[in-house]
Amino acid sequence: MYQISIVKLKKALFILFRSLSDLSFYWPFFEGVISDLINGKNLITIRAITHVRDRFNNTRSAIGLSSNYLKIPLENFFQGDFTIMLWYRKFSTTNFQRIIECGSREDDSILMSASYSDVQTTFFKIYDTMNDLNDTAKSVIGKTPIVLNIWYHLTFVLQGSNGYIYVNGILDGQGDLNFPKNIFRSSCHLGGSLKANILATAIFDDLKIFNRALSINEIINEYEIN
Ligand SMILES: [Ca+2]
Repeated sequence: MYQISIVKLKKALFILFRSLSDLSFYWPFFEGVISDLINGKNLITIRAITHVRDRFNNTRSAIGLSSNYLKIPLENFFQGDFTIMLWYRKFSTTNFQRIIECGSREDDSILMSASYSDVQTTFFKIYDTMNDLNDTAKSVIGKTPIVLNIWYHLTFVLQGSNGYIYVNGILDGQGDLNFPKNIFRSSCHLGGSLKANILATAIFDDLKIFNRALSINEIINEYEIN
């Protein structure tokens, strides 16, 4: 009974929070639950995932992926400004460790990763043409190395055609990006890619998606309350 009451209370608070902050989706990952508490967009497992300890040492309160990914139901989401944030802990230096990749094909996908080639920084790109696949034009590359085995609060913001990456509430990269195409993105992955065999080896927690660009103060607040 006690646990059910806590869950209900959390849900009520999240709904209140959404009305204040345009939170569209929230996957808190707790007690083995991988549901979205806002709009019921539950993640879809492809292979077995592991429910692991979060950064506070709570059991079964974060998602552990080992050469794995989850499907994330965001097919119609990316039509304008957005903010995506999560807590993230990486266990592999493999090229382009995916956080989220979402598209109908590689050349229309939205990509956020925790390495760029073999450089261990964040990377943010919105692909518009086949030419985009071969260069780093119109991408944002972070400055801070994402070190193995350390928790980071990562935030990716699109505002107009400006992209921003924040690491632990501090601006880490910014630049011009393409606008997302207004399409149905049939392949949306958490920790996976539209390319074959690019899979995450990392822990994900407290994934939040907002339907607008959050301000620096709001991002700092999100980082500090967590
Ligand atoms: Ca959690």
